[in-house]
Amino acid sequence: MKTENEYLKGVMERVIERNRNEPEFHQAVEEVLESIEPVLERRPEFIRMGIVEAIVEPERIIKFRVPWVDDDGVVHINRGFRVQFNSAIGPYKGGLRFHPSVYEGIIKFLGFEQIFKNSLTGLPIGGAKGGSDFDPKGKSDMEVMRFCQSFMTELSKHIGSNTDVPAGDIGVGAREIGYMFGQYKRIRNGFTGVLTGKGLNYGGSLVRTQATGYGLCYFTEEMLNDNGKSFKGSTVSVSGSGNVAIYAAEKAVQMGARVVTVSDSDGYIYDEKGIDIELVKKIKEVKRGRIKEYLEAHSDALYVPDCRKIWEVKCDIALPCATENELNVEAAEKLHKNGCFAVSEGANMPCEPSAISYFLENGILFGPAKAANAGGVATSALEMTQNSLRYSWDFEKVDGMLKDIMKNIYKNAAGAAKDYGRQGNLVVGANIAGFLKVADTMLSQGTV
Ligand code: NDP
Ligand code: 2IT
Repeated sequence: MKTENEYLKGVMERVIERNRNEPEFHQAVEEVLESIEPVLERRPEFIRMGIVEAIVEPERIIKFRVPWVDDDGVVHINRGFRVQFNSAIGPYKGGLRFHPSVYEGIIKFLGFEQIFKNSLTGLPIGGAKGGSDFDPKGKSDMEVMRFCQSFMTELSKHIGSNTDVPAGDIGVGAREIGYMFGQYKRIRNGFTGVLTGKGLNYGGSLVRTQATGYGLCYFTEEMLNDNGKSFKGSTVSVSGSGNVAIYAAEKAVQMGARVVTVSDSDGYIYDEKGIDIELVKKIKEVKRGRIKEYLEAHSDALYVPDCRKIWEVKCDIALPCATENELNVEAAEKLHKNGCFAVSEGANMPCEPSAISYFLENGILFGPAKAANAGGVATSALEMTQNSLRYSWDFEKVDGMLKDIMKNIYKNAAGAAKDYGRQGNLVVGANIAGFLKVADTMLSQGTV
């Protein structure tokens, strides 16, 4: 741990002790604890009142069995999770991830990050995350529907529009949200905004589909402009080809960049002419296919069957939008060697700590996930607002609000970094700005 502070070292040791074999959670906590060291020097009451120890402990963890029946009549058993991490500033809020790699440690790391991200949005939302080790890949629509109904049958006991409002994440998009919303409504006999990312016909918000990717570009453009650079005329490498990656690529192009890569867990596509984003949407959103199929329409593009090699492609700006720890220090060195001057995280925790240190030490502009990808959850909070009003705003209004939120997040993270003597370090800035609002609120609400 990069601190000599005995108190923080003790907190970290207890987190490791109490949450064994959960390396992703340890990684997320360590970064925040290191960042808040200067805050604790100014605000010793956070130590006295146990705020730091409380913030690393989820308020509640729900873990349940999810039985479902496949198309051949065979029963399968998956695990479901919801980690309700912190409700100081609003109802629990955060996505659901369906992916075979999901276990308690992944959900805890994501829920922990969500506390500070949600705080940074400036909107009244607490932090949570959930999901299952169910793999939607290769399943029929009916299998996914039965799984979602079974998952929601248990989850519905623990959520509500003023309690906890889940949304999508990896493996959970409009289809899954629809099935889960239908089941919640059926069980509770109530039409409420209990999920976000809903279809537009039943309370969804315009821009929510695009929000994480668009927001990532709005944030990144602020960071670039502040340093005399811009997306305009730049070459961008995007990893992933899911919800975040597609709309990050789309907005980067609208802002004047050329996006040359997309990927999935099998491999990446390099298209020197610029990625055909409408084709990627067809392959991934409509057909639920593999990114390799891109070659069927663009035989002059290159497919490399190793997704981790994507960072060897020469680019000015890298936007990792696939998953955690997808970019290590070797990849960071390659990006630097090839002239990359900015990295901004669309995925949650995609860069390993050593890669982040490398970027900061080598003057590469770095937008940390909590700040850079907060546009998705911010727009989810705007969906909640519209649901409370029983009204819906038009695209331009929501997009304008998203843009303002992302600009403010940049300003607040950059401001906090400067205020605590770490100018230009948005990792520290985002952690401090996110932490202060939640910690002050916990203090005012009493900890015992
Ligand atoms: P999707 O399910 O739409 O897409 C995920 C993409 O990442 C796919 O291309 C997938 O490839 C790839 N991927 C997933 N797991 C792995 C893995 N273990 N190794 C390599 N590639 C992988 O998810 P999203 O686009 O919604 O999420 C992407 C990231 O963005 C996640 O980190 C998520 O937490 C984060 N995020 C999402 C938000 C949202 O609003 N959706 C908001 C903020 C952050 P394959 O098909 O091969 O699995
Ligand atoms: O990681 C995230 O911020 C999300 N998956 C979006 C959460 C949400 O509630 O919209």
